[in-house]
Amino acid sequence: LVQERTLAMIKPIISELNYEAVMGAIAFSGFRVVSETKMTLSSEDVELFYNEHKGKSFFPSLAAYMQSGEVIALCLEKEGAIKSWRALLGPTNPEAAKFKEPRCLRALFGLDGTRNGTHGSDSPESARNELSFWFNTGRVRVPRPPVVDGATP
Ligand code: YYY
Ligand code: MG
Repeated sequence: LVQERTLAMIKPIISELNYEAVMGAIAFSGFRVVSETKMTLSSEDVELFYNEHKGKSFFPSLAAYMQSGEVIALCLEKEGAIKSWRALLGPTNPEAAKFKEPRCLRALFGLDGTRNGTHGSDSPESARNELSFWFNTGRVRVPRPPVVDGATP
């Protein structure tokens, strides 16, 4: 496997309470932290970052959560980083995670299906886009078309 980079985020609430624990898990799991930044998201930021979910029923509560405090964005590097970080996160919904993978970060630190505490890019393409979004000067913003609940693409 080659060295790969992924975009990780510590979402609000746990970014203050569990920052050290998540950073410990990152180090323990062999990721190198290439860059780290902290910021407060505007509603425009959330709409661009989560463009694929705009228009879905959960989007307003997701947006409110993402703007409820400071967010940490990390560029993580490791062999197979994208899949490895997603595995450490566990399932999207922490309730499911608690049964399936009780030690995953979302089971440990997530509050519910929306306030799940941590983010990870889900593919090489999204890793590229999301790393650019956070870490390139001037932010590269390439919104994908919004998808409505139940609609076929
Ligand atoms: O990639 P991942 O974060 O695991 O899930 P996505 O399906 O991309 O959804 C992004 C984000 O939206 C998820 O982390 C929580 C929130 N969300 C939600 O509040 N309710 C859903 N039914 C699905 C996702
Ligand atoms: Mg996703």
